[in-house]
Amino acid sequence: MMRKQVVGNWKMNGSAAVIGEVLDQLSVERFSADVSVCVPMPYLSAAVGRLAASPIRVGAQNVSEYGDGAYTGEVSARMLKDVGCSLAIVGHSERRRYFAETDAAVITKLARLLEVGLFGVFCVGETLAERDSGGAEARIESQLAQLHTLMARGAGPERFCVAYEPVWAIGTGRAASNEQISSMHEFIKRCLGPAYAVLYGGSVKASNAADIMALTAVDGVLVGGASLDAREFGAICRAA
Ligand code: G2H
Repeated sequence: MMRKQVVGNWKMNGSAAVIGEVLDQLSVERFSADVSVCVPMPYLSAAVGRLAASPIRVGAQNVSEYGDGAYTGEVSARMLKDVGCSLAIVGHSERRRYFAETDAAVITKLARLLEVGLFGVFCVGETLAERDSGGAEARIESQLAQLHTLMARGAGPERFCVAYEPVWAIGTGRAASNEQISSMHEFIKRCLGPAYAVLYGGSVKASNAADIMALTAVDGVLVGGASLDAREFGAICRAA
């Protein structure tokens, strides 16, 4: 059976002091899940150093769709690899919503990660309006569509996973129901093939993580707010 994956997404939170505290506490534990933490860009190197003796991997929350060059303010996939990152999240709904990232830009970002050998966490999710109108699966299918081009070029399940994050469940405290999660994860696996890992994200916390990860079609979780607290995040990692 595939090991569960637990990915922390700190979003634009934390400080050098918080990184030290949280990562030092996590680094002494050994989890049965594959655990990663995606910290803000300025703290990547420090996180890699703090976790040098730990199997916990460090990731970024975004990557440029461009290669190195005159793109002020951007961070390339090569740079992420250079500072010791193992993975990056692409297409998070907050990037799509606040920074107008399109499906085409997100797939290009994933391709950049794969080019340098970084693992991609490819986020998809529908809005409440899309779900209420019966269009949730169609929206997810359209977000997944261009993955097939990368898959045809050899991007197998060891290169990326999908994170299903219904927009209405993000940071709201209201996770999707187990039935909603199972049904959409099964749909994603039918679209891509059963070998691709599908993580759930959206108000995952210590109190619901075990139930969510017990679902057959759930290969792990992407955790936002609850990943900033070492005790809470540690409990989620142990629930896998
Ligand atoms: C969804 C999730 C992590 P939270 O964005 O990506 O955040 O757990 O705070 O809902």
